[in-house]
Amino acid sequence: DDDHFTDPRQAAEFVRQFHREQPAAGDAAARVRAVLDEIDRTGTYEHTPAELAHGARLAWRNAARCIGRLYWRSLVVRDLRHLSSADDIAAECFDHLRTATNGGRIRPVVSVFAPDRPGRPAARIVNQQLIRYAGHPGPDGGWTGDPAGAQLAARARDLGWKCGEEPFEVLPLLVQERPGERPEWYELPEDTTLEVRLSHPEHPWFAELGLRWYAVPAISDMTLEIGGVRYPTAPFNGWYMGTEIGARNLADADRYAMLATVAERLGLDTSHERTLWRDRALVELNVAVLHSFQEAGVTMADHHTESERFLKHIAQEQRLGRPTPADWSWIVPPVSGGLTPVYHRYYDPVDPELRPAFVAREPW
Ligand code: HEM
Ligand code: NRG
Repeated sequence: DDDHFTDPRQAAEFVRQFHREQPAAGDAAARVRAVLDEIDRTGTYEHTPAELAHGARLAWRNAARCIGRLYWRSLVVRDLRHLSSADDIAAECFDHLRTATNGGRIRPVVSVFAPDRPGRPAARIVNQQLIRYAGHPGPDGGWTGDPAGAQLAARARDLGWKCGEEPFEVLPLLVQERPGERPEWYELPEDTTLEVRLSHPEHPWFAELGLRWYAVPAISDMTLEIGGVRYPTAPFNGWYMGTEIGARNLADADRYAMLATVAERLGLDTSHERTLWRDRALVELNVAVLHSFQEAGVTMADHHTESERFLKHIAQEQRLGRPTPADWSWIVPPVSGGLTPVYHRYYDPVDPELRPAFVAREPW
């Protein structure tokens, strides 16, 4: 398994599910036989383009932590399995971002590069997301930039990347072709990285804070697992829900930690917790995020709308006789939880063995 041999039972189970859900694909039994024979001969097998596309969409449909699953059928799957060099992966990641960004009308996209094969692990993207900001600790316990991007920034600097002093500095892409090998690094071309400057609909001073965020959340550190085949290099994106930025990235004490600054500019009394100055600042920060993306013409969901869509997804799946496993603690948004309908119910249980899936990447 660590040698990347494919488990024939997982392969057969996936091929049967594929044919169940895609009846036009023809005879399942014949395809199962061919797959098992290929595994016997080579230790693994190659998905057809249709199997790959459906498998990737199933991995999204199965993502128990994801509130955005209503549109799972529309995922754009880029079949790049013939590519395994760092240069090719970087170039296609940049094209992924251009396609996904689509001038602000964000499209959900996954790019699937060469899988692990027996005796030949695939290349890996070192970054957690294709776009993220660098961070560095300052002298007196302070930070410049995003503490979540500190490790990668340090690693990139060791490789020769010149890091500036700005709080929103986009990290380079690091691609490692083999375990233990020195990663190659690539600066993201300007036209891959749409960003939105944050302003507030009622408070002109908000823009002076100089806050911004990027348009496309593209996770690049999860392995896409389909029918026993592992694709460790399969970056995917949808669009942002505002709270991810407004209630976490810019608010968390171990991220940009902006609440005290915003509260002060709002003139709130921060001397006691019970004035709820944190809560009031948090709401205005989230208003600014949603307002700014809207003004910039960049797709973003608010947590009320995305919650409703998710319940619609569950109902739709139920009509098709399928459960929707979901993790309450990830689905409920980090602000105003009880105001959203996703708060007030339980969900089908999560099975960590469910496949296809995006799984946390194992160290290599
Ligand atoms: C997690 C929203 C598209 C797969 C999440 C989270 C949110 C979210 C809010 C929780 C993130 C967090 O708390 O850090 C959305 C929205 C989408 C979308 C609004 C718009 C279309 C996608 C797509 C995929 C996907 C296209 C895969 C093809 C996942 C996975 C997780 C997740 C695997 C869990 C990540 C982890 O374990 O760290 N999503 N998502 N999502 N989403 Fe989605
Ligand atoms: N919270 C993270 C992103 C996690 C995934 N969120 C999505 N995924 N919306 C952040 O950067 O804030 N997606 O594929 O759309």
